[in-house]
Amino acid sequence: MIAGRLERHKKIVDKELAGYLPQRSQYPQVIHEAMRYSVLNGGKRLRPFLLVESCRLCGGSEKKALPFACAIELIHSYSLIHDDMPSMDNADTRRSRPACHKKYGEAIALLAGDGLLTLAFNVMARQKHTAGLADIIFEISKAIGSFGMVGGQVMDLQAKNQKKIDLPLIEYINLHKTASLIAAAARIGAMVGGGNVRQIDALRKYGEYTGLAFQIVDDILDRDGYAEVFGTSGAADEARRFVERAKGLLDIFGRKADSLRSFADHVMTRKK
Ligand code: GRG
Repeated sequence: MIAGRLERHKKIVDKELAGYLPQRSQYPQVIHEAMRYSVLNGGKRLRPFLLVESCRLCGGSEKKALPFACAIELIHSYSLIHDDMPSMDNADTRRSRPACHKKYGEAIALLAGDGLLTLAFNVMARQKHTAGLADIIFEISKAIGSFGMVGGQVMDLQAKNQKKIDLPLIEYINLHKTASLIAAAARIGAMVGGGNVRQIDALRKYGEYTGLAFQIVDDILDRDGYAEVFGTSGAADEARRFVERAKGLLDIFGRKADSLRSFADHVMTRKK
């Protein structure tokens, strides 16, 4: 059931994203081609789903949430382009296709990431009628900057040069590199939906725990991070604990939060 919901939601988000991205024919064509190539390529759109559902739970509409959901996905896509580059994770493929730098070269890939990050803030700034717009933009910038995703990526790179990495460092990396943006998606959805402080905080924490579980599952698939410290089955137990904690935070919303309960469970079934 959650799979069907995600599929329907993905179609809606893909269409919106295609509308926000500059056309391939727009000058300078190569950068717009690279941006579209890197976004419109089969991503699961999990963060937009979380944002839209969190908004709905707090009484807001999908229509109001979608521009912010797209902004989060543009930011996510930028991070993947940069992460794939030789100076970072050095991955040749992304979503079963050549990575952006493999197709367009490193310089254009770097700039395509920059272009997507900038477009995300442009899309949000257009939502002038959204109450608390400045607070929303502040939250996103905090989640993805040097105290958030960028900081997590920095420590991930530094950890690669260490012989042995300890649990506090792994926790820092997982929280900042991955969970921070996922938590921001849930929090921003709640803010756009007009949630109260308790609801916004519950959804942020839900996003954080779900994001941590998501990254642990990734560690298990990659046999690093949590899997290195706890072993595969110990790491899976840790991930399950985070999922249960995440679901517990949804109690205040009652049955209306069932789709987010299923979403948290769905994270555990993630495959490469
Ligand atoms: C370059 C500043 C900068 C940050 C990069 C997100 C990130 C930080 C790096 C990605 C590395 C990575 C694989 C992290 C784990 C999180 C993860 C599994 C991301 C992939 O997310 P999905 O599964 O991907 O939602 P799709 O393709 O569906 O969008």
